[in-house]
Amino acid sequence: MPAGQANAIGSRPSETEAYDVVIVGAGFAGMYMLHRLRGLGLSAKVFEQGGGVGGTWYWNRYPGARCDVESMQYSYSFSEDLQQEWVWSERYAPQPEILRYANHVADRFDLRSDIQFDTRVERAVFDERARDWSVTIAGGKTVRAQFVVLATGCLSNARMPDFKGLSDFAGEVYHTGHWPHQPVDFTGKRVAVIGTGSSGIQSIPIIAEQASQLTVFQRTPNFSVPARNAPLSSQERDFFRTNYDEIRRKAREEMRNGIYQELPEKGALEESAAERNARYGARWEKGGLTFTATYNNIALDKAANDTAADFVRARIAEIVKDPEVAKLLQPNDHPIGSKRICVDTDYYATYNRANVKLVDVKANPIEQILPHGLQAGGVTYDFDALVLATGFDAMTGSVARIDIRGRAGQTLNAKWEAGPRTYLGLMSEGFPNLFVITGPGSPSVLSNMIVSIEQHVDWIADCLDYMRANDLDSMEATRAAEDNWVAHVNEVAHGTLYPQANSWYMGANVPGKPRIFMPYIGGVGVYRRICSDVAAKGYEGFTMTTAAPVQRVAASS
Ligand code: NA7
Repeated sequence: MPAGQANAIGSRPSETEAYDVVIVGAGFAGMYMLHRLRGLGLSAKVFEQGGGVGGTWYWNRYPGARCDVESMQYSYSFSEDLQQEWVWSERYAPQPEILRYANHVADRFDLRSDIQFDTRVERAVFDERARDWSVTIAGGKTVRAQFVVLATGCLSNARMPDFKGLSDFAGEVYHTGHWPHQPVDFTGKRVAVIGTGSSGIQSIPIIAEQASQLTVFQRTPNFSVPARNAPLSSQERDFFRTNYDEIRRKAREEMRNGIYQELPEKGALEESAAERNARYGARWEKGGLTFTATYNNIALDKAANDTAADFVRARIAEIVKDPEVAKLLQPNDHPIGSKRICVDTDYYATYNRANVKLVDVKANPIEQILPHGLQAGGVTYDFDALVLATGFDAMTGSVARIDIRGRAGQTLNAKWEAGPRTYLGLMSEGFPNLFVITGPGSPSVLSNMIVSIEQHVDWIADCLDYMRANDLDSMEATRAAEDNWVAHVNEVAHGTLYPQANSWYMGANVPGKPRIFMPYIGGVGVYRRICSDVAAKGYEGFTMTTAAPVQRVAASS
């Protein structure tokens, strides 16, 4: 529905640039949200900061970037034709292919006409009298919307480290989360990579092949398992296509992480050391994230966890020839899986190359960036190009960059100062008609993101449909429901080993960010049932207000 013909939910007077819903972000969440809202006959406008669709896959273009969830499962399920027709080429899709898929979806469902690209949303202010939002985009233009949906992504706000002297570096500087659109060629160059999270671990083997010399600055080693990536055969694709109904159902309802897989029946300590080694060995050979699902208690029991961690440490010692380097690469400070485990291709073996050097910046912190290198622990390292694989202000970073003001002028940043507070990860008390897709307090980053995105989008769309059918125009989480949910999220997290790691799940990678375990770890199946029950009980824990005729102030444009 075009602008000016909005107001399908609360029957308000029409005006220029007014929408039923403004969606912030055109990644996988924003695109599907738009598609569902159109299906309901609601008017929606998407504002996207980037020049194209794809969200995190639009920005993360670093060499070696690929999804750590298998392609046949990291894909939309809402369209049977789409999932039957799209041809994934590899077990783990590389970033360019995921971006092609996002563009295909945008074209196939004709989404672009309602997406405004290269447009940052700067401000969203709730008008208590009109019970709608005034949304200001870069350049100062304001539009009105009854609802705002933040589809801003969990890993889309690249974090620049605050190294002294960074701006003085004379060579090229790249952040993995904000990579240029043109290919970057490191051939013959001396390159430095700072950071050994997933982005570092994926890019280091490729950069090492190009660079004349690669120096990796590692503060904390991470656990990584081989991807065993390979072209997908037509039989493998057909298996999924034939069984998609059941595979998707199991992923949504029965799996903790939204990934269809064989579930372990036993705990790690129920088997002998030899049996465990064989089982870990088989998973290691198979490759992929499911390594930590070899046993059912790896995330819960430290002794069980140690058996998996020891297995990976032993593989590192086997692969890396220099024992000192191997020791540096072996993680010892956190339980395996309590930080997102990495999935790599030849990461550890890369350190056997003559042109690759590993520097421990935990023992010798980086003191400053110099015009032609950096100084750490009093030693100077020279290089021509610097790659910052230093991660994101995850989960809340992109929301925090928008000046969001709810009832009584309260800002979301002030409310979340001590850590994000939501009911179901979907709404925050004091901010009516503002939804967050895969927000803190929902499984989000602990899951196959597309499964979680589809669940949230469907829940929000059904909710808006319900409001329209019942002549309701405003909805808000109650304080009590939010308090209970925050306590529950916290309690479930502390029943696991996850809070023991200084991870971005905890906000620990951003100086000054409150340490709180942000995602909901109860599992996507459990979570989905809770959300469905809430809806079935007439949106229990939310207050909803009946639409009343109101006089609206004309929007400035
Ligand atoms: P991560 O996982 O947050 O990794 C960032 C890395 O950068 C990590 O090794 C950090 O070490 C390191 N880092 C950050 N700041 C510094 C400074 N100041 N000095 C030295 N080292 C630093 O981000 P990724 O982009 O790799 O991956 C994020 C997610 O994307 C990943 O989990 C997948 O789900 C996809 P630290 O551990 O903080 O000591």
